[in-house]
Amino acid sequence: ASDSVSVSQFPTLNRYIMGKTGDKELAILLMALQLACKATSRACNKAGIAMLFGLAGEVNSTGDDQKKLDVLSNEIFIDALTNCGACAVLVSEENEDPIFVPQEKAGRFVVAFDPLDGSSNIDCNVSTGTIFAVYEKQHSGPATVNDILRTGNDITVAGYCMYGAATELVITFKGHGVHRFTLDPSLGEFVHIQARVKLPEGGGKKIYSCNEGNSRNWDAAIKSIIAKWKDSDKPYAARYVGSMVSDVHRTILYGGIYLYPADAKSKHGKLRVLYEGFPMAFIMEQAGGSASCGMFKGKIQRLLDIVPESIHEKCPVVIGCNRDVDAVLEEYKIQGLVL
Ligand code: P6P
Repeated sequence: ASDSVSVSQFPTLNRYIMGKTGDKELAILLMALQLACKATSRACNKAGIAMLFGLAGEVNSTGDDQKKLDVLSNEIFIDALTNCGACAVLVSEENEDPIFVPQEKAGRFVVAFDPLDGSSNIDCNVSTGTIFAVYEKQHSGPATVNDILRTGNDITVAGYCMYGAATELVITFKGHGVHRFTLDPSLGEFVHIQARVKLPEGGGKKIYSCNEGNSRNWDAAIKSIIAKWKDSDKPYAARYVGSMVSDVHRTILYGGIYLYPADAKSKHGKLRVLYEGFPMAFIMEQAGGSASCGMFKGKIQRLLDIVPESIHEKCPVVIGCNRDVDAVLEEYKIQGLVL
């Protein structure tokens, strides 16, 4: 089906998936993900009021205490995904161990997710997001952790939902490009607003996004390239929300680069491979950008080529337009850090 749709066709995500893939089980999985995103968006919007007035808000019938939003959103995603019939095993940032779906409710997909990434920003009403990556089991037997400890190149679908001024779902299906869907609260549907999103030609705005509070621990190449961007004739702008979804979303739409490099204190950086690095790298590459770890374990490493050995493993993240990621990798050579 063509990417262009008219509003009268209610260009929902379900319509898009069936039109593009015809895969009913995948459509069911993404309906479960959409439901969880909508419920999380609602909880974020109501949190202040609920806490302020002590309203029941998200309190359930047994009167459980008001849950912290990241705990609540995690329960929402686990419930939606384990009961949709399309998933076999889940990995959540909030759960130490994988969650295996009972055989009678299991399906062929495997999902890694961070239910509310950047949740520390919630209390000051700064945007946050959900990040997820979906793989397909390669066998018909019961799922094991090896169904998710795989290279990022195996990802089938990756996406994030940004809880900002609008609630926006960005989804990438392998081979079908990056697509934007905005929640229409009056319909309760995510409506297709942009097809095949690409980073701006030439790299777009000169923006770098990183936590410069870590700069004294960075390696020589990262220190040097950031200094060069600051000292150039037309200096780069610094933009850092501290919510990966917000910083990556801006990078895809406006251009520039997002970095969370390794440093002397954190040799593998801070971000997690399965539900931060991989999904964002997959999306960035499908949007025509690059996704590297920079120098990682002694070599320059393309992020999606990593094969994680544990489900909460970390990796450095250097993702964005080719112009800026290439400049970082070139700086490693200039600094003599690449053999
Ligand atoms: P720092 C949020 O905790 C997060 O995982 C990402 O969303 C964000 O980009 C990063 O960590 C912020 O980390 O160390 O700058 O506060």
